[in-house]
Amino acid sequence: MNNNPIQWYPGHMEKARRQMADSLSHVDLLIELRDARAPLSSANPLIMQMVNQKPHLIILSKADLADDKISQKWITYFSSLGKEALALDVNKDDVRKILSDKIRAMLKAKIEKAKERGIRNKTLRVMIAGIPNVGKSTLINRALKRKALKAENRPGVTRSLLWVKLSDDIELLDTPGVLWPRFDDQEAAYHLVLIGSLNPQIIDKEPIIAYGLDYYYKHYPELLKKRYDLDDLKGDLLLKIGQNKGFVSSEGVKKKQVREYLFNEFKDNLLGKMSWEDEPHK
Ligand SMILES: Nc1nc2c(ncn2[C@@H]2O[C@H](COP(=O)(O)OP(=O)(O)OP(=O)(O)O)[C@@H](O)[C@H]2O)c(=O)[nH]1
Ligand SMILES: [Mg+2]
Repeated sequence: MNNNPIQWYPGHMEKARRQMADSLSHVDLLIELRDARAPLSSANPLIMQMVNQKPHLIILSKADLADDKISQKWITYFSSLGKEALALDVNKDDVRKILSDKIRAMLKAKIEKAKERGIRNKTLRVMIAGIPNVGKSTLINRALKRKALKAENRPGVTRSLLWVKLSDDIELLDTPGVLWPRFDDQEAAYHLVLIGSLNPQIIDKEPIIAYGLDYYYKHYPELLKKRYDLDDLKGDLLLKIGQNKGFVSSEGVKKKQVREYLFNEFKDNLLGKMSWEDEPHK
């Protein structure tokens, strides 16, 4: 626990949250995107409040960046809680088919009921929600097979709610990324910065970089060795990486520059597939 919680909740997020709550009555299914590398920190309590009575599907996005074994453990974990969950790599998977099939399967009872009342091709309305930068708009673009929505690798790209038609029977609602008002859990805030969902401007970067380096040291030593040409991981790693990567002046290794370099390396996942959070032990 941190005594000095990080507080950050821009006005546009509160506006989006209110609009999402208002739209819920028109929605049949809520798809919540979480980053496969940090499925707990990227969950949103504000979205969880909306889940209540709606069928709810968790999609672990960016599965191509995450540790496959750990993603699998997360899916098993969510299933054990009775939650629907799947991991997705939007660059490889047939998003249109996976999404359409899953939506129709989860809403089967609703479709049947409509049929009994003589309604064929009932429109299924699906809200796509999640914290910033988890890939909501990209998921919709891939499903539509065209670039209908703006998507960029930074938080806060989508600013308003927008319905798009996937097929005769399915409509998807893109929503702005929404975070929550305060972070009591500092590690969670670090994870959000490291997956690109929280702007680092509001947090001191240095402890995040130290955390990241230590995490790789403990969980992915081989990735560190390979990426930075290290024979072993003894001694001052920052110094060794600085030397190997040429961040050196006449006064020695330029640690500030090494830190900045490592921060971008971690954020861009350049060391290889990895996850910041293992599935919780039961
Ligand atoms: N590697 C990888 N990158 C992805 C995947 N899905 C999305 N991205 C990238 O993640 C970044 C953010 O994507 P967006 O679709 O803009 O994310 P968003 O959730 O709509 O973000 P906001 O609108 O800011 O809330 C983009 O650079 C995407 O290319 C994925 O499955 N794998
Ligand atoms: Mg978006």
